[in-house]
Amino acid sequence: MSEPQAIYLSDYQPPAYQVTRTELTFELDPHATRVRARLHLERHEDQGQGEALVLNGEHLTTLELAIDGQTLKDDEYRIENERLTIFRVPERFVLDTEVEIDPAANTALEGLYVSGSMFCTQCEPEGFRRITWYPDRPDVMATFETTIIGDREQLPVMLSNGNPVEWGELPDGRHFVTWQDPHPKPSYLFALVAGELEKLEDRFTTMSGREVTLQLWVEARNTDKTEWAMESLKRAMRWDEQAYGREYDLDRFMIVAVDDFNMGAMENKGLNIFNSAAVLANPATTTDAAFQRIDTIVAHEYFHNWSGNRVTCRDWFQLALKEGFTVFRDQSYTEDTQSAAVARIQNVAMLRTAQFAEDAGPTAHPVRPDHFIEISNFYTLTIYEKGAEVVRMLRNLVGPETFRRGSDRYFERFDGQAVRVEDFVATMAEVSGLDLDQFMRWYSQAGTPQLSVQGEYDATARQYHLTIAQHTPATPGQPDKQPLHIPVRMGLLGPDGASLELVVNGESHGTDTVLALQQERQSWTFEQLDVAPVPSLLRGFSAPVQLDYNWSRDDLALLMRFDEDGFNRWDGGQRLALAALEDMMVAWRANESMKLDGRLIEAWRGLLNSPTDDRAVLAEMLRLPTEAWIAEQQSVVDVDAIHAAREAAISQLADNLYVDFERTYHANQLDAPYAPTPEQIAARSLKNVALGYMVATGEREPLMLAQAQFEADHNMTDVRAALTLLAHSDASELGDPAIRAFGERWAHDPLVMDQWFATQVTRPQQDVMERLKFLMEHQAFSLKNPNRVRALIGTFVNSNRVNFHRIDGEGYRLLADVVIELNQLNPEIAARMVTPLTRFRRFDEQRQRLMRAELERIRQEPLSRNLYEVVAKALAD
Ligand code: B3K
Ligand code: ZN
Repeated sequence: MSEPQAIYLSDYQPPAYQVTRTELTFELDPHATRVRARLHLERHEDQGQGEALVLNGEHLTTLELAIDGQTLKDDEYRIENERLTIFRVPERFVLDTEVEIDPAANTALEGLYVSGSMFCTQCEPEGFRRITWYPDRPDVMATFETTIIGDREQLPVMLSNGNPVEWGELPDGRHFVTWQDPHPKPSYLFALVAGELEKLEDRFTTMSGREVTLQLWVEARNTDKTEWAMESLKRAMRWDEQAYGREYDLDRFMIVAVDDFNMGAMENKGLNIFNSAAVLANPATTTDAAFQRIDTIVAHEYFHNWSGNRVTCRDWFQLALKEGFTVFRDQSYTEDTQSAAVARIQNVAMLRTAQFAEDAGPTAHPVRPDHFIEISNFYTLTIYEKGAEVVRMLRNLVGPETFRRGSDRYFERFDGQAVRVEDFVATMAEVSGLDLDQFMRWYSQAGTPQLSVQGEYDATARQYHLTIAQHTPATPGQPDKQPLHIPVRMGLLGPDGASLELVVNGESHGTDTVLALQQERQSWTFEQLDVAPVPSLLRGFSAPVQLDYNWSRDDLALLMRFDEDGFNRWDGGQRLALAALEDMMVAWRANESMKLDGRLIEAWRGLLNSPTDDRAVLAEMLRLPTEAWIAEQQSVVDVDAIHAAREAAISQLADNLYVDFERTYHANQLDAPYAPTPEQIAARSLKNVALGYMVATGEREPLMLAQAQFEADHNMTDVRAALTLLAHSDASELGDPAIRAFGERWAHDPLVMDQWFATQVTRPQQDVMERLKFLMEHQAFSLKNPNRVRALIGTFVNSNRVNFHRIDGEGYRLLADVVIELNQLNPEIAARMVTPLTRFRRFDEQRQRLMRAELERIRQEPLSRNLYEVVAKALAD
């Protein structure tokens, strides 16, 4: 295999030919599907004559090539390196091709493949070229007409984008249906599904009074899991009309659930295809967290109809243009329909553990990368989550009304076009009159900026001086960084916790303001202050940065209690806990007993005893920083110390606050039938957090409560919480039977078995490794299914840090073995799964050696482009 080559943004060339219309005919057969394509092509105005036509194609057996009805002779074209070059073509012509493909052998799950008894597609980013010869790039947009031919018995339902216009019977027990999609689209939005499917149908009347048919297609065994996604879809459609003025544009909108799927879902025009884990739900099988995730993903894919489909990306370097914006849109939807503070807390917690780690590792890249080897490797937290933060900063800089005028203008002006990040930002600059040139660096500079803040109170002048310095650490290929335009939302608190008025140059800014940090170092002076204030910084997490300020623990307790910003109350608590955990890690390393700072215990006692109107936030505040977030604070990650300190802190909180947790547990029991409403979710979350602490005392009684909750079987949220406590306890006489009963009861439901896998492999005890190996042989497990791999292997390596990083290297070896197998089956998943090994530089020498050795072992294999790119970056000096 030759070394894969990188592609550069700076090499972008517009396509020489446009496809105006694409007509496809599929004759479906698991191992020998025929695809006939008729492409209507036109030379691009700017291109001269004699420009050859170059099309993409992979794993295609070519049967026919003809231009304007004339079959091509051997010397008129060449097929080489996954490209078809036709040397001479007219200005305007029709290209007919016929190929054969093997969907049943397609384990990469890109292009057309078989999942169970269904046919389905995944074309983004470059899967369409596995279906037929095509200029498979997003700036080629055509109308599509798709005819599907298949066995009437086995494939009674055959779907594609748009509207069905013709259907009928064919000889040999086959039938056909023809679909037309009037909206020009890039090939990555093409979709086809065929199988034995049933539907839930509903209607939606758009704001202008158009009737839309909504259909959710699933296999018969899943018809009891469709209602929630349908509710979410309607909620999202209404929200997009209200928040962005965006209306749906076809007569029907379809969602299909598929069991084998690499990502969460895909926004194909009019025919979204979903990983069944991201759409199917009912109270008996699905936790609150999964209900919420489904709501978000349904909304996300629907929102893409405008941010992605109507206005799409010119090239894949612009991926964040649609993904960052659409994640921002789905986050805003969640903030508007659930607890806004909790939504923000959860998104930020994820961003600053996982995305910050990515930004600090060997695969760090800007929100708009400037080169890649395999674009599938760039569906990352940086593109999605940091991309969303950049859009959020824009909205905060220009203000919500101006942002809305900007988005209206963006959608109107670029409708039907394939555009760049510049087009979006320039529209926002235009409507706001702001200069966003420096802001554009957020798209080109990788790495998490670090802000160091200093505050100084001058009692005589009654002034407080705040100085903020910014620094972005070097990332691979970007040694020198320039200052960014960073909005820092802040306020000041008095010693009693009251919000202080912010007076700058004699002018009042209320109690909350945004500082625009643009230089490497900048100062602000706040006037008329009679006491030294406590600063509340980066409220609402106003920028994706790492912020350092030397708060005392009393200051943090004050912020946690009184800050008017809900996010910073939570963050104050997290920072106080981090400080307390730091003491305990020091003690652990010195072999001394670990004692939890009494201030944290008292602060939590205060929380548990003060009336709250937001139980969801309270539940979040009662969670200690995760092991991953603690690790982010350390220069050399000490997995064992982190785990030991955190466990000790949990048990001391539990011992000291037992009665408070017990009261909270009982006070949050619900009588009402299950509903995934924010109120009920908050109560369950608080109740189960409390039960967790009660169990952490090691007493028998709370374990019996957990067992009773498990057996009461009210809903999966409560069952799973109880099962986890039982399975992770040392009381195997309770844990083992519960695991067995759950496994037997749900053996028929793969999505529940995924939860069963995940629960077992997060067990903190050492014996988990044997359990994991045993479960890899379980009949419900398969390396070919991405959900199974994520549930069993992914959960272990990412959520059981202390065992994955075992000093004997067993965890690393196991992951490398899995990655080597996945490299053959599904390169996209292989390249994702290898991530924890690529972060070896963060660990001690011995672990570094072990992890690096596994990466070297992987490198010896004949690697897919995906895995090659990631492993090469990790091992580069
Ligand atoms: N746009 C899809 C991404 C699928 C790419 C898979 N290689 C999912 C989403 O962001 O909505
Ligand atoms: Zn998306």
